Amino acid sequence: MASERMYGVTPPMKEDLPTPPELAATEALIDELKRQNTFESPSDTAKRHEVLASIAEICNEFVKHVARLKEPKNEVLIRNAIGRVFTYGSFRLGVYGPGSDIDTLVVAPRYVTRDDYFEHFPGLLVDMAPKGAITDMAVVTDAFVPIIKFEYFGISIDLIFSRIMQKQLSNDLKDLSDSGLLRGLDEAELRSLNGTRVTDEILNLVPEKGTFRMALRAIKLWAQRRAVYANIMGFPGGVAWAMLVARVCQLYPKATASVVVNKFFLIILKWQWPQPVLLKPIESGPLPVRVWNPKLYKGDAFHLMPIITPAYPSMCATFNITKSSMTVIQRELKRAFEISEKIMTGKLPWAELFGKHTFFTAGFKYYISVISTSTTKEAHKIWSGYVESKVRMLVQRLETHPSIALARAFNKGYERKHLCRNNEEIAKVQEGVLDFIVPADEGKSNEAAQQPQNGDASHPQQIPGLKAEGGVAIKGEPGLDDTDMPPPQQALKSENNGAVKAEEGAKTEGDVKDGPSEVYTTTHYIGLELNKDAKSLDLSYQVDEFKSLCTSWVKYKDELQDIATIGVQHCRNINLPDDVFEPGETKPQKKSAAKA
Ligand code: 3AT
Ligand code: MN
Ligand code: MN
Repeated sequence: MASERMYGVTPPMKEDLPTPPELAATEALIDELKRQNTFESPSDTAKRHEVLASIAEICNEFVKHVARLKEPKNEVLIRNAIGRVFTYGSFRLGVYGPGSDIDTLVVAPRYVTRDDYFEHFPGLLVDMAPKGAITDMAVVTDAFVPIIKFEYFGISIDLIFSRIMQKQLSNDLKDLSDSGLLRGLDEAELRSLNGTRVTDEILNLVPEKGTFRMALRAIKLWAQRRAVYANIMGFPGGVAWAMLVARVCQLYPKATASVVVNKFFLIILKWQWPQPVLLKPIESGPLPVRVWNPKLYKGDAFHLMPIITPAYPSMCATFNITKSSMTVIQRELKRAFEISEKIMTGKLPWAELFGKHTFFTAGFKYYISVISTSTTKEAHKIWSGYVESKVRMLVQRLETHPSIALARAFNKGYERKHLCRNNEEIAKVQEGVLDFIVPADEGKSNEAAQQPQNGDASHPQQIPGLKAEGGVAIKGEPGLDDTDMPPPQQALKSENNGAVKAEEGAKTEGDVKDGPSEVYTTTHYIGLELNKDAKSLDLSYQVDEFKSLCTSWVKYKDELQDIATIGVQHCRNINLPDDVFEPGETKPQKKSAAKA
């Protein structure tokens, strides 16, 4: 039951108990969330717990194994050597769905290093788990948070690691809330422990966990459907949305989930940014580490919508948010608030709130596409990941352009595989100009060209490279129609800056001997809203800077530059590839002859 404890940094706004209509609205919300498949079956959840129990066992064996190697004579140490397993992310919060992973943290005593973890854990995992249970293992030692990723009986596991400076761990170590546990850790370990510490704190800081979870499920689904859920693209991620919901729960400690959702949109819409969202006062602590403080650190004062993690050392979970993403979030909150008001008065069903975004169908007239390409699958994983993490840097540059009112990155990239018959086709894929399909005639693709996964044979009218002759990529609206654009053949011939290595495509002439070769691409789309008075748009400066940013990556220079490229193109809504549209969606059509 709700205690008299005050949650949060201010007193509650309202402490009324829910009314019968509010409770009915919560029932309807739960029904809709079920319909939308956000809950998993009890048997699947049981499977998760079995997998976790197995990982815990393997974790103990791992620590024992390292103890034997490092202190072979210390029998007591070996006998008592154990590791501990904690979770974070959606599983820990209790808002996971059928496709969720389990974000898991391995904690070991001080003599076990991260190197030990990467050296011994993967092998033990495969040996100790049932035969064939572990698949798709990827060991990423050099990430911001070093990680072992794998599937265990088809459940994705993100396994991270940290030591704590104790000689033996105890089974009594119930949680990681003691900030003293952070002593002596390096930054990667600190970040690893932090996932669990933050999640646990969030749960501790909400008055009713069940209400919080249900409301968060609704907010997550809404944010995903509206394409405003993506930390990497400058939108709040899972943790940030969770903290916002938690704050609203604090303000309405006795409210039912439907009310929390409704108030969520209102409170967050009206929030006086850049005032931070805090779940508790920011703590100081025992370590010489940075804690979010806009008075002390200039960088922190630039955060537009600061949402601060509650566990020491507090950080801003939303430092990625840009002017444009903030505008988009505000618009979405407004739409959602209006809809939720109608839902609460019975005028609309919850399904309305979860209606899909219109990013491609009615979002923008102009799009920028960022295309990372690689000729091997392995390289593409690394390269596309890196480029993805930089896309918001391009967004930030675009935002500062005087003709651009708003630049919005779509929350996920599109992965495609192309079969190219020759180097010319490879170069075209790299440029993103035509997906190598050379139109036989207007609006028809070359039948001979193969295009196995990208079902898009109908966009032969890509606009030429941003630095195409004349330097003007998009001419001002209104009044601009396609006749202003060079025809596609010309587009191909025009000097193209789309791919860094486009010209070098010829260098590898002759490499493609035995049939078609595969080229992997990931394309990120950025929608552009232009200022009313925008006449022309030359983005070559921003684009070149962005490309340099990507290609100056050490790993690119060392390992990838012969097999990977980065291209930036732009395209009209009517020329978007077909595969960004789902069945039932209509691709924007050219406003035909009527206008000309
Ligand atoms: P799902 O149910 O898994 O979709 P989730 O909230 O668990 O939702 P993730 O598994 O992607 O989402 O992330 C769990 C946590 O892992 C959230 C954050 O603390 C951390 N995390 C994820 N991606 C990154 C990243 N790129 N950088 C730093 N931390 C990350
Ligand atoms: Mn997760
Ligand atoms: Mn994860």
